[in-house]
Amino acid sequence: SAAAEDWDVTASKAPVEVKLTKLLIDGELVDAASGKTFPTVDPRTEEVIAQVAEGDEEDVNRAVRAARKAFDEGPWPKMPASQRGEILFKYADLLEQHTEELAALETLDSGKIYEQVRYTELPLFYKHFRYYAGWADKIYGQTIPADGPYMQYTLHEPIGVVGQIIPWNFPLVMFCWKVAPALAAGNCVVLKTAEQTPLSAILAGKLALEAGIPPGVLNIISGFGPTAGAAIANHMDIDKVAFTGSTEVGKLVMASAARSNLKQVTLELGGKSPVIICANADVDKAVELSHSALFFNQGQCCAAGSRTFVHESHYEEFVEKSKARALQRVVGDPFKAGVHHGPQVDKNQFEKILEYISHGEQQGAKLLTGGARFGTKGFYIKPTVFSDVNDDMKIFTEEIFGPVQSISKFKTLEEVVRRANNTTYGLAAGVFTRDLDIANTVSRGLRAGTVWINCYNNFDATMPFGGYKQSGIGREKGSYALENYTQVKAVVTPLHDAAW
Ligand code: TXE
Repeated sequence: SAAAEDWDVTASKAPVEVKLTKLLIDGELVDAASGKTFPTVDPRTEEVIAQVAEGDEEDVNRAVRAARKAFDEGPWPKMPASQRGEILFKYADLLEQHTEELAALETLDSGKIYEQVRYTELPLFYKHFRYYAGWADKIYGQTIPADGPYMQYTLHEPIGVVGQIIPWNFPLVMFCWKVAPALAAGNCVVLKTAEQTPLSAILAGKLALEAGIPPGVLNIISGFGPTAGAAIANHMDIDKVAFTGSTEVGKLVMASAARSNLKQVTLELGGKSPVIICANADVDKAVELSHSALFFNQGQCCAAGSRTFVHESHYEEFVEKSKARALQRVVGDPFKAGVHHGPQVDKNQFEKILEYISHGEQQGAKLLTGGARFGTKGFYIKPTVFSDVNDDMKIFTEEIFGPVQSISKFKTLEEVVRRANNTTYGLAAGVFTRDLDIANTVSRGLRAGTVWINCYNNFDATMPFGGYKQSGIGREKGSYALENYTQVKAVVTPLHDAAW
């Protein structure tokens, strides 16, 4: 195709200088207690960008002490809620003033498309911050009639010190989904970034101080899962842990929480989300949206539409058009304008995806395009499309987390709902149809936390997001996320006879 001939993955000079590489503990940017650092790598070149402070258990302990003090003694949970909201609004403004630098750091560290970060993700990031800033003084309980001479009411109070562990696929957006509702509700936070993408959060952390968020309220640890991450999950003085990542590690986090102090747990885990194109769907629109449902962010999305079910009446047309669409996807340096598709985040992910592609071929799926690395340097994989995929193939059952679209044929609605639900996951789903009754019937039948009808990857700040089954526990975004960061106190007082 014309586009494939234009692919050029030569890396341009990143339009940003990496200045911040330390941990943020108790309002200070500090080295790790051990003095250790680890390299963070540019996925375009496989070269080291910078050495970053490597936090471990000792640093998590320091951060938890600071957060505890900020929660127990500090003004944060006790200040007028409207003032907390004002500080968070100011924080959103400051973040927005640093858009170019945040976006460039994000792309450099992760390989995400710069224009996507700059014009789609960061605006969403600020909107989420402001959405929760607005909630700060609107979190309250109920007055409840009693069966007797009592006054009864509830208070919705912050939980305390919250540990948060985030992944690398949307570093800043995940930072916001975790930090904004936690802080709005008055909690203090110890957040661990993913080892692949520590850079943007350190700048965001520094700006929190400038916005007036008091020292200790937001602590940020760069470091690895089995050390810093496990220290958070196991900590005796963390009241709640929120995790986004693989289902496998989600189970470890929950087990650690149970074994230590029974801290509360919310999990946002993997998915194998179905996209269902019904008999009377608008095929061109469905091709376009199921393409972006899968390929957005190089396929590195928990909600990726990674099982495409197409009605037999237009299966051949859909498959041909999907192949052509994938070939139009311009692969290249994510900093360059007009590029749609950058490298995968790191070598592990890159190798994992190529392995899944070879499973697909071995197990008899039909490879229509892609199926291999692009270039000789950087973690680039050609947009890949398989058709004739069966339900028991590995590429149709396991989360690939890469640019691999798998298309399968179906005959009846009853069949497709059953097959769509035949997974341990239940994060999201897409349905394409012009028939309202079918849209409602299929969306009711799907066991998934989100159903998009004739659209996909819509992430409005106001709507809850989370998983059924092994895709997670709890909901992020919207007012639902506040439930993760508040606990309910029931208060009862007697009434005097006169009133009764
Ligand atoms: O995930 P991990 P990885 C899926 C996706 C991907 C696979 C592996 O399929 O291919 O997971 O990716 C921290 N205790 N998702 O290895 O390991 C880790 O440091 C505490 C889906 O990157 O789960 C990082 O901060 N924490 C997903 C975070 O967990 C631990 C996004 C996620 O890393 C830990 C990412 C431990 N023992 C991957 N081990 C989504 N839901 O969007 C690791 N971590």
